[in-house]
Amino acid sequence: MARTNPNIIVTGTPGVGKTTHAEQLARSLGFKHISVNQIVKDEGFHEGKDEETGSWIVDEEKLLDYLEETDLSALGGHILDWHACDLFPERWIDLVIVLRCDSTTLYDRLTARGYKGKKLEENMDSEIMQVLLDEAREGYREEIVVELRSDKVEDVDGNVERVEGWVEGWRRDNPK
Ligand code: DAT
Repeated sequence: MARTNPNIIVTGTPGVGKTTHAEQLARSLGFKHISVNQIVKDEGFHEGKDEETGSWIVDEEKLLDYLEETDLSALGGHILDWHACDLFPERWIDLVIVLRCDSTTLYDRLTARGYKGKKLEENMDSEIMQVLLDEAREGYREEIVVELRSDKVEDVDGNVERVEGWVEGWRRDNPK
C-alpha cells in the first residue's frame, strides 16, 4: 500500500456526532475532512430530494468519480464523513469508525435539528437497529471496523485520543 497516512470513514446515523468527530480528528491529525453531504450538495451529485424524508437522492456514480479524481486513495490522510459507508471501495479505506448514540440522546439531537415525522422515525429506527454498524461489517474486513460511543462530550475527546493512537500504530506498520 503506497499511502503514507490512513484513510478513515466516520459513519453513523444522522446526529450521532460524525461532523463533530471528523472536524476534531482532521484538526488533531492534520488530515483532510471530506464532508460527503457537503460535496453532494455543492457539486449537485443528486437527483433532488426525497419528498417524504427531505434527504438527498445521491448520484453515487458521480460522487465516486469525483472522489476518485481527488486521488485520496493514493494520498491517504482523509476523513470521510457520511451517513452511509458501503459505497467506498475497500482498497481506499484503512479504518471504519461507526459512531453510536443512546436513543433518547439521539431523539433530542434530531428534534433540535428540526427532524420530525417520517424522517425522525426512520433515523431513530436506523440507530436502534444498528443499520450502519451492520452495513460497515458487511462492507469491510471485520478488523478495520470499530464501534465508538458518542453520547457525551467527553466521549469525543476519548475517541479522538484512541484514533490518534491507532494512526500512530498504522504508521509504524506501514513505514514509508
Ligand atoms: P452528525 O454529523 O452525525 O449528523 P453532528 O456532529 O452534527 O452529527 O452532531 C449533532 C449534534 O449533537 C450537534 O449539536 C453536536 C452534538 N453532539 C455530537 N456528538 C456529541 C457528543 N459525543 N456529546 C455531546 N454532544 C454531541
